[in-house]
Amino acid sequence: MEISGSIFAALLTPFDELGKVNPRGIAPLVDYILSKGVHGLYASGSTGESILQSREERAELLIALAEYARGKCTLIAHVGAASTADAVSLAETSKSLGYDAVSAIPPYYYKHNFDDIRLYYQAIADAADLPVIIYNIPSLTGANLTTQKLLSLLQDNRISGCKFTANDLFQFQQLRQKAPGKKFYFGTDEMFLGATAMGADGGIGSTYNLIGDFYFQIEIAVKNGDIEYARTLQGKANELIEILLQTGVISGLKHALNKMGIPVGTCRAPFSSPNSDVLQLLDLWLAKNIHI
Ligand code: MN9
Repeated sequence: MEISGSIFAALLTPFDELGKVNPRGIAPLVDYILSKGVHGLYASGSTGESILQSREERAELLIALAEYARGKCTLIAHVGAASTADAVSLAETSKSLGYDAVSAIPPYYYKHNFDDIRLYYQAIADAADLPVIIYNIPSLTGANLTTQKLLSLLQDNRISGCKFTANDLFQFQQLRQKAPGKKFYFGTDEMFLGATAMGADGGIGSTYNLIGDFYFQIEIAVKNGDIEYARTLQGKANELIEILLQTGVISGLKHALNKMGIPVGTCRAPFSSPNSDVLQLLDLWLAKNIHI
């Protein structure tokens, strides 16, 4: 089974006024994202605040998203969890809901040995019966999957690729070259151009919730050999990312979308509200760059 498309938004999770998952927030958010040319949605990942949710809440989000967006775009469910049982349960749910693929961070908190990690991915692949994408994000999980370990996991033909969220373009290129039959999606939005030039199959990122068109166009510009234009677009995206790194990426994105009339609520504690000085910078950026 092929995963179609290359530009995927790491979907924010809309919350209501009480801080609960808000199924009614899905439609406006998805409509906006897809209007920017994004090919698919990657739900319940880091950007989706999944680590701050129960398994039941994550399933609720996956159900509401499938009901609204199935058939409209490619749907990838992030099912990674600290326990294999939770990840397997979410993988089964995703399969039954018609998702196109599942993805998972390695099991976190405890320092698991590589056999544990391999068995965890095998259990997810068994349960999902869908293509599995490893989500490598060592800065947050603390799991340092070396090139060799990633290549070893990728030998399982049910593991179809990797979402690579790190700054090491050398490691990224090595993986790309040594596993030519697999898909490699880049997850550090501020370096998407570099990764695309080095052979990425696409990108999955948080800022795609707001400016998916930038990444869509960078990919086309690289294909056309127009590096100058691609660099201009990446530079513009990075002006926003520089601000978001000050507001907190998820909080800043939620602030921006709320302001644009797309109600996504606020981040769940322990995330707190960004201070008003940095929000002012973000508001200025929005006023200048977003016209909806
Ligand atoms: O994987 C996101 N990474 C993290 C996706 O959440 C750590 C990225 O999309 C970043 O938010 C983005 C801004 O640094 O590159």
